[in-house]
Amino acid sequence: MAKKQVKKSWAEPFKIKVVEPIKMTTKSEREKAAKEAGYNTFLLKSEDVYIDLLTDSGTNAMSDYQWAGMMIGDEAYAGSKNFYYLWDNVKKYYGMPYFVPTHQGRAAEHMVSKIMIKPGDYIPGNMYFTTTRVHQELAGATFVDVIVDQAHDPANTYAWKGNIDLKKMAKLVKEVGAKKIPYVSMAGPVNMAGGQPFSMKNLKDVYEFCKKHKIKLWFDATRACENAYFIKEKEKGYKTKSVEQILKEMCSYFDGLWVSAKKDLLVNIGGIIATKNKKVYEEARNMVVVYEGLHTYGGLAGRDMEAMARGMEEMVEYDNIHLRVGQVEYCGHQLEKYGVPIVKPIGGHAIFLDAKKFLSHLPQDQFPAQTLAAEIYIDSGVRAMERGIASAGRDPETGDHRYPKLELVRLTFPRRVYTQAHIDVMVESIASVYARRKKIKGLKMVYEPKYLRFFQCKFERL
Ligand code: PLI
Repeated sequence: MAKKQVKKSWAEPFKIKVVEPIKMTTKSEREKAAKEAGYNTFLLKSEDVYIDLLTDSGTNAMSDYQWAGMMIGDEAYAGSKNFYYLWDNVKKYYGMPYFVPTHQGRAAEHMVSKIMIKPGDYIPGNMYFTTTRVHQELAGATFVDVIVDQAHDPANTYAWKGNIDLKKMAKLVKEVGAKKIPYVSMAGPVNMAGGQPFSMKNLKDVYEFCKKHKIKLWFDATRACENAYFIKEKEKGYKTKSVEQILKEMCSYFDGLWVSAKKDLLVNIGGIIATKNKKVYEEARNMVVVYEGLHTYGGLAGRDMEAMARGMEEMVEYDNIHLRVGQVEYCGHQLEKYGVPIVKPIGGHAIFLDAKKFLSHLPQDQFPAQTLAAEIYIDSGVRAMERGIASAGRDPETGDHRYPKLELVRLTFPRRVYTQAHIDVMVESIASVYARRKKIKGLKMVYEPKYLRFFQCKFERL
């Protein structure tokens, strides 16, 4: 009798039309490249990389629909038609009436921080993000982490590790007073926690709390569609709602948002400030002229804005996000088969290796995550990113390293770029590094820039 067919496999919701060849290197070439880069994967030349999982930021493959849009870029200095189309889509997908384009996310963070923060203020947020916090600090604020405790434990499998702990919020309000808190900075999913989402229930509670205390609520909506996807998959009452509907509901609780378009929007450059507040909008529209360019292009070409507008239409498509999160899950499950320690639950945009466990013989000031990222590159040409003590930087008050609980290596998945076969190669490389982990020695930092040091610092082997 014929076996009953089991349909459980799924595949990319597209076929490949253009390919970019990648260079294969030898181990000794990679040893040399790593040494020259000071064992910092940010300082490697991209042509020396085989599978590039440094980031999902601006590394996406655009669709033929987006490329076609690039051809109708209206490159007028003022009033480009692509700007107005993009604005229409900002209203449609994020539900915010006012919009200013920026060249990328941190430009938006810079302006939002400058507009909203007075020196001496406090900004609570669900874990820090590097560029977000630096702009809040440069504007004179102190960042306060109010994420739930579970987020700091890589092995804790709580589904909503991106949630804000309202007890921590209440404590902060009691200590410093609501007047010193211009806004809550909420991201979803939380990048540094492992791509962990917040629940709609938590967002509603935070919204009520902010309303009660007259504190504004701002959203880092950089990967908001992934958060919406997790809500659809995991939260009661959302199964039949579309990602688009969930995104719109999420945004409805915020006063404003910023986006690095280089992620969800499936483009290579771009950023967004969008808000319900006319006064904030007018300030941003004025400020963008100083830092980025006229408010109808914000440092972007007309064709970039067209690609963003079209990317927005694709970012809410269920199949696109399912592919993305599905690839990350597949990678995580394969790594688990080899016993490699990863952050759980598996998040939206990346697999995070728990470097503290992986290289448990290295103390944190020997940079276990930095060491591991360098070892993986040397093994196979796979480029990952440190997300630990180097990324955390120094405490502005004491000047000492910050020692984050999470010491992670991030394997980040560019959208629509790599196949399952690439993932298999990458998994085998990490498994082989894991098998010889006890022999790996740590690093010492020999060069350190003042701001966002992880991008440019250099190391030597101990
Ligand atoms: O890289 P930008 O300036 O377009 O965006 C800054 C930024 C803001 N928020 C969040 C959550 C980010 O993830 C983010 C940038 N992330 C990078 C570059 C990353 O590799 O994760």
